[in-house]
Amino acid sequence: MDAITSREELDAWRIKYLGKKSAILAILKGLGSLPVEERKVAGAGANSLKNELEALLKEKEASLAGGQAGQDKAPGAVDITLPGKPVDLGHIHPITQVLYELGEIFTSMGFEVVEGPEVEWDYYNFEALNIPKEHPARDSMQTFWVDAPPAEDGREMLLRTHTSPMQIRVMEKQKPPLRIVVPGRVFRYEATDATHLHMFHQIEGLAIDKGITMADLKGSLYEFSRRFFGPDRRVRFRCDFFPFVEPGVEMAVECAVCHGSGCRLCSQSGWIEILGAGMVHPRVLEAGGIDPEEYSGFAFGMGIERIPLLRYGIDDIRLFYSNDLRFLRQF
Ligand code: FA5
Repeated sequence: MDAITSREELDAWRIKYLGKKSAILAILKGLGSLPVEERKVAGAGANSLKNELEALLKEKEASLAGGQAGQDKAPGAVDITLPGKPVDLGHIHPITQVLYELGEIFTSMGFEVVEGPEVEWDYYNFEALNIPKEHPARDSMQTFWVDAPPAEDGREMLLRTHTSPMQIRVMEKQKPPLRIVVPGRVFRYEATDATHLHMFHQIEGLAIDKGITMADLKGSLYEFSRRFFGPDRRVRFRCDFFPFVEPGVEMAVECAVCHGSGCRLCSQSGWIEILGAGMVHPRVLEAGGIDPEEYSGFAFGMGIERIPLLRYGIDDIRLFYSNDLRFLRQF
């Protein structure tokens, strides 16, 4: 085999050793006339020899082909001018794409992007946000507690249920004027359905300065909606209660699937709530070391997964995490 240097020689070799009149084929044909026990042994031997010969043939064919593709290369050399095998390229997950886009919209409006810990103290997640222990508002955020010994001051560890703890962490470090957004993952011990997950993302917004009013809050959120959903999508503000804001509101956007007439996604209401917001409660400013007599601020917390539902008219939030590439490749 080593002496073969051309296709013609290789063809002759193939006919001689693997062709119709080759010895190996004669053995295989003759197997039927052997007694059963001998047939087994001879059959296995002959087949493995035939496989070996075929492998040698393939190898030689490949090395001759390589040699011919590059004109003056030695037989068997690799032709580096041949195109490579295409590699499957991944792309950014739709939720991450939305997070990047929101980051761009809010930074262009003067907000700075900061991030915070997913494993948090109950102090930041609840107490400092005006939700003391035993407060009924804790029930609305079913919590995954972390099985760690409480800290010396009694603080307990949990997976943050919202991005709002970062309001306090930022106020502790930076003084007004403050304009930040905090994207990140949050966790709630609740059942999943078309609009609920137990792990999802939020983006928190916080602006604190002298003379900030509800008009600044509404103006910023209208501008976000106009930029993200387009100028025609209707937006609704309604009163809502969160212990860390006063007054509090929820913002809903017209359902993209039914355009307001009612469907499964929007629970027949025509609207999907995407965020809670309000004017930062004086006790929260105090907990962050900021004088509420001097400064005021607004805050909002938006659920990220519900945003692309509204933009693209997707009717089940769980699709984002079901790892179905037919779905994910559309974004
Ligand atoms: C909060 O989490 C407040 N921290 C928001 C806030 C911040 C209010 C600042 C005032 C000031 P809420 O629990 O409503 O609020 O959640 C906010 C948004 O997260 C909801 O509007 C919704 O879009 C999204 N969300 C809530 N629960 C889920 C869930 N289980 N699955 C997916 N998205 C959810």
